[in-house]
Amino acid sequence: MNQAQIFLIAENFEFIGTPISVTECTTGHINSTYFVDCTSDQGLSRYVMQIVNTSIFKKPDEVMQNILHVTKHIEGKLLASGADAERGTLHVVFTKNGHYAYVDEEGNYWRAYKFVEDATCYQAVESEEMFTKVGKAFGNFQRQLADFDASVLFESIPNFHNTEDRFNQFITAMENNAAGRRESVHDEIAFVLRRQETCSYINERIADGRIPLRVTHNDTKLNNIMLDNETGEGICVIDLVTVMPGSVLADFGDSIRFGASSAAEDETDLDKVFVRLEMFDAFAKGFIEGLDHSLTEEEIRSLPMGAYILTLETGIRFLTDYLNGDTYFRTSYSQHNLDRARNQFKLVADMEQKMDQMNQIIQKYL
Ligand code: GN1
Ligand code: MG
Repeated sequence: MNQAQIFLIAENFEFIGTPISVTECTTGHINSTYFVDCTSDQGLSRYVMQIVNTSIFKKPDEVMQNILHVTKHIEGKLLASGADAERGTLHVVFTKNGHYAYVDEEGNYWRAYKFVEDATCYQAVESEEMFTKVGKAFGNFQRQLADFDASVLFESIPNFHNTEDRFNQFITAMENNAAGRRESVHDEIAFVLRRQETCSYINERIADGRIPLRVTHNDTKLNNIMLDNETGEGICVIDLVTVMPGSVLADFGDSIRFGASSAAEDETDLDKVFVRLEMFDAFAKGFIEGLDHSLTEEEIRSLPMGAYILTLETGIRFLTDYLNGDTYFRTSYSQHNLDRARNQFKLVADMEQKMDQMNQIIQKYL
């Protein structure tokens, strides 16, 4: 979409001022995101506009209602504790008609947020200190939701972190072979099949009560949090579409697979891809602290397995999408999902080697 078109869409929202510039954000894998700057006699006001991917989020109104519930709850917590309620949570900007979304002539489903000022979204962890702060903020986010009534939430993506279900979807994709790519990924398929049993790890523990259900974020990668430019603290957790009942292992694991990796998620030189144990430790420290030591012993003990399973699950999802012909994640070239899958599987293999060390690190938090 060009600038003029986006300016026209922006007209529909309660923005302060007139739009003067648009920048596209290209890092998310699902929705289309634009930063819109507006000017008025009050100065510059900045906003984030997104087209929700409605082939993935089939009921976008339900997603928006979830987001409104969650952000309101967090705002209440921030106000009660005297924290910065303006920057500490996302704020949905309504349309001039008082609606939380705008559907354009082509059927695109638009939503808007206030831009979180004086904060940065990073694509790679730059220091242990930084990752401890990220962990603390994601842990704190979950703690803020500990007394949130999850029964008001719609399930935005059913079975989102049901690893067994992800495995079954992979089997279906392999059998359908929709994109005719199966023969070219023989080794990757074998890699997943050898690990089928592990896919039940979280499900089993939730089913028998060893691991409790909590309200979790479910997409805790580094670029879903804004860090304050001055203090470096994680000021605002974003991308709230997948907030749902889930396991703490998923939130911990997803952060590790992305942030503790030595390389980008689509790095193709696999010698450069491994898990950085010092980053694993740094995140664990912050996360457990952010949760104010409310995790059960069983949860803490299982954190290394959470990291391992989320990495495997994400690799399975990338490989499944490759087999399906790239219908889910945004890709930049035809092998992109395969490269991402191989990258995740390299991390999985590395974590298998380092499982004892990860368990040892976690010991000190018990
Ligand atoms: C997607 O939307 P984004 O880019 O923050 C995906 C996550 C994956 C991640 C892999 C709703 O996250 O589950 O872990 O890509 N989000 C959804 O990078 O599927
Ligand atoms: Mg995101």
